[in-house]
Amino acid sequence: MKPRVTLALLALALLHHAPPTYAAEPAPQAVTVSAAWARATPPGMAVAAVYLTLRGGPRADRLVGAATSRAAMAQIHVVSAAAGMAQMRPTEGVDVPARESVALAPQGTHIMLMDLPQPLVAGERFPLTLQFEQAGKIDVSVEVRAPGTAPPSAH
Ligand SMILES: [Cu+2]
Repeated sequence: MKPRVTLALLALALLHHAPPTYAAEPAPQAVTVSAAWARATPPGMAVAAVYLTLRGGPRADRLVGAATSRAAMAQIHVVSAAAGMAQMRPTEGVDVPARESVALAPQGTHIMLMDLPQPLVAGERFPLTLQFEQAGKIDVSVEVRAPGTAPPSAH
């Protein structure tokens, strides 16, 4: 045999297979989360909505919950049009199909933060933990944006 070659191959194998559990189990973060943001809240307003984009990994997953230290409660809400009015209500989960993007965006599904002890201030970031059926907990950083999309007539 050629010991040097064997060692080199062994080193390569170790590099490429560390940590070894990856080979048998799905990646711990099967879902990726990006562009998490919320609008700044005016003083006295105790609710806010978080929007973000979910990208499915090799396997389908499901967002089933959220939590943050910035709010007493966080719920996943879906929006439906009933009798000409947009209404939101809690939902038990949001499906994230494999390798597909799911956008939580204004006028649609969002993560509702309730009982904010302090307003969200434009420019700050706060942590949000998302709970998935398969991927478990994923921590994200939510960017707080100024409510700058209001039309001029709002002034
Ligand atoms: Cu809501």
